Amino acid sequence: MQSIDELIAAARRAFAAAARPADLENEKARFLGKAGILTERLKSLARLEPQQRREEGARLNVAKEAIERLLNERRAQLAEDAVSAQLAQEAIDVTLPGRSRSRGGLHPVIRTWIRVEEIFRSIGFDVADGPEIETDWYNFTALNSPENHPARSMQDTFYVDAPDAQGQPLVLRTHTSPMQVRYARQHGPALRVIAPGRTYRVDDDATHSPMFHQVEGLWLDEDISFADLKGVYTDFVQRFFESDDLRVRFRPSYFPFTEPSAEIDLMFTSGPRKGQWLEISGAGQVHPAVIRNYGFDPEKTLGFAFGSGLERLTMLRYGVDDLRNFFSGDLRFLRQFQE
Ligand code: 2U9
Repeated sequence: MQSIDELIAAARRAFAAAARPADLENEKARFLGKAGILTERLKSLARLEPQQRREEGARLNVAKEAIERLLNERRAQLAEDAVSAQLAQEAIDVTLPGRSRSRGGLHPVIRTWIRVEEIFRSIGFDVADGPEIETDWYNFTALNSPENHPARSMQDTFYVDAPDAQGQPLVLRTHTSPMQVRYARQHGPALRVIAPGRTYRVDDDATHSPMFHQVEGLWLDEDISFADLKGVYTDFVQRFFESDDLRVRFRPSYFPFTEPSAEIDLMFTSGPRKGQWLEISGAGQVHPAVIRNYGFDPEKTLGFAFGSGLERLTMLRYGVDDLRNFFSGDLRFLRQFQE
């Protein structure tokens, strides 16, 4: 028969080998259960002499207490192991760098748009916005380009198949000028307004895109002259390019909606691009026929208009040489403008 010490040692080994609580409870049953080793030994006391029974009984009680203590210690150990394992599994590595959300930025052409609005608002111009799908009348006819006039081919555009509800043929606007006409008809003969926005033409190369942005300005009153145009436009470019070191030149030109008309050129007089005339805008005194189309008397109302490409202004400001960069969606290009 196993000695008491051997019995305790066997229980210790069995409990230590039990890796899960369920295994441990099986081992408990094997030693302390109703048919367990210790219980059988206690039952067998009945067959001993009284003296022996007392001594063996005392030893068995010591063994029972020792085994129960070992059992409880192992139970506590397994419970602790379970908690540690769970904590390890659920651990969050707080030393990992956080996942930051990448920040978007304004497109460089939109930056120019906002800048131009700010400058013109500060000198009293209103900002007007209108439809990109226009009637043929507002886009061409009202601007002194009657049907079949050769000037229309300078601005070939996309035509909409179906006319509008009034049967008017529709086009994608080739300039924001129709907005100026709409604004003038609404706001009367004395006004200062710019119309920035998207425009469309059938053009596609390094300096032209089928969709591009324009800003046009219009100042009408009784006595607004070419001298006012020169003053306003020169002030605008100085503020837009943040430089007084530039010159502005007006070259005679032709547009159907202005007379006289001019191309506006710009020359930086310092910095890396100094000494070179750069085309920047078109402009002129609004044609009397256009004034009449607003519903005003060209003998009483005069004024100037100008038109600039926002892509062109952006290219000159940042030194971008290919307009297609603006529309390629290449983040390496766009990130350079992020603040
Ligand atoms: C009204 C009357 C006249 C706006 C003008 C230009 C000259 C011009 C081009 C510059 C580059 C368009 O973006 S571009 O291709 N614009 O040359 N624009 S005068 O004249 C107007 C506008 C509205 C009612």
